Amino acid sequence: MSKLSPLDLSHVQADILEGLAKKNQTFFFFRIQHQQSFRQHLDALVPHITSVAEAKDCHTCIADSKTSAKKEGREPPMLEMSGVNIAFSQKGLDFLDISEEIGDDVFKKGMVADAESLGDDLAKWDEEFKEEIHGVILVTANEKTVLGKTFEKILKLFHVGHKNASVVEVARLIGKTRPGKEDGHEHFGFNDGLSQPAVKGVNTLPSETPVAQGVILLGREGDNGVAPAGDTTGPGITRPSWAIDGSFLAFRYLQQLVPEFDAFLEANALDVPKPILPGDPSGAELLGARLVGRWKSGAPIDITPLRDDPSLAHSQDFRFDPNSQVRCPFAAHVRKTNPRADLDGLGGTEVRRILRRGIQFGPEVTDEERRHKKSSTDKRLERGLLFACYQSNLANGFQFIQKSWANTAGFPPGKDKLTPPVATPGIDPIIGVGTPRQMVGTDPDPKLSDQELDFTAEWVVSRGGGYFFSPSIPALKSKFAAGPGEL
Ligand code: N7H
Repeated sequence: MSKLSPLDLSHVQADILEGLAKKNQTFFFFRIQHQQSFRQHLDALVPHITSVAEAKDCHTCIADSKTSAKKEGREPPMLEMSGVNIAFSQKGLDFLDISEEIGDDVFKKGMVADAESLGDDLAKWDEEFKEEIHGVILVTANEKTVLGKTFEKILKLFHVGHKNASVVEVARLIGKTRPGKEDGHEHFGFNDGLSQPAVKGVNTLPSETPVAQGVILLGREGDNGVAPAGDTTGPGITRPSWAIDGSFLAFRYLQQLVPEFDAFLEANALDVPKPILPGDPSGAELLGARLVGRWKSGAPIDITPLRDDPSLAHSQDFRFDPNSQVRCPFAAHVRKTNPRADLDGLGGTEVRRILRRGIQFGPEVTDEERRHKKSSTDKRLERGLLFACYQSNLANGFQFIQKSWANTAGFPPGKDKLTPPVATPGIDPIIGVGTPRQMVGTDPDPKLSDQELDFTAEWVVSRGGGYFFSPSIPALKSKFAAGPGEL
């Protein structure tokens, strides 16, 4: 393998490092029919693939247009923006006879094989996701009509619907952000997509030490292989040259049972510390924030534990006190999935960081569902999160976060040595799976730090998913579209 040249952002697919501009998104899961015609059609697709460099320009363009509209006291114009990315499963690589060892066992086995160990009940998965899937095309746009146009163009490139189609559709999922002031908030109502790692040489973020490029991109510095807990160096790993600057995509189709979640918060509402002042949260709002680790606005409870402060929505200036869960429970979702100071001296969190690129799906809760405190059985009313995240190593990133952190009641470790001891923090209340379904420390009162809260209902249901590899744009052209032979 020749010496690696510096990272070129026009070579990397956009969703990995920048995020495609999205208010609407289609995930098109496909199976390849004919290798040769697929390669030809892919060759025609490559010029339409959005790179990180293009997505950055697009974001600058949106920001500039908003600024000048504001200066001139008018509404910003609607700019037509869309983006396209593609990723392949191991079965897709096999079908294309791309057989060099990519070096990720989790990817190679696929998510169906991993489902049980992630805590999923395969009986709840939609049948399509148990079928053979070779890849996924991600199409995004700021406008539904623009999405439709771009998506049609892509289908045409693969001759979908015609005798000579090179792919068949296995599943199609449509994501859209929520309306009005809920834009940017997931269906439980919380501001989402706030805490993302900065990547060395790509971007900087206040209060964030950037992670090595190789935490997200294969073959770059820091892509060291599977790291056992507490070891950030790992045994080292060799990637084929076509895998360099690609990234693994973990996709999860997660249904959210919103009325059930809200009813649980109401039924277990906390006592808000007295005296109660105007602007204080309700007991249900306080409990919601304690489960997530942020208020609905996004403000971290580690900074503002007892009341929301929307001006802190984007703050990353918190690390948690490893000796206390008074400000934020050890098992709160954002603490479980990025435990910060809890892992100081235990290997840190760098190799576990992921870049999340999810989008919501489904309509708002109806009055009837709210009244009955129960999600409708009408499939058209299903809602949730199309969770997507990128990392260079699935066993270090998504899989580790889900299995070893969210689903592991004893994580973060060592809390049983505290005074008073916290025997087991419990599972992540949002995505954790395990028995008993409970956590401790939801009440901010330190005397109650080991009091258990049982989750009586299920509010996130995994309905499918997959592991994919998102290659660099040069690799798409010279390896995936052109045919066998090392780059
Ligand atoms: Fe989570 N939620 O609304 O409660 N997530 N998440 N997530 N999540 C985060 O910082 C949510 C899921 C991570 O660095 C926020 O963006 C919901 C999976 C990580 O502070 C909120 C679902 C996995 C972070 C939610 C869901 C993760 C994070 C705070 C499913 C990986 C960053 C806002 C329906 C296995 C943590 C923000 C940090 C944050 C919610 C899924 C991981 C509000 C509803 C499957 C790493």
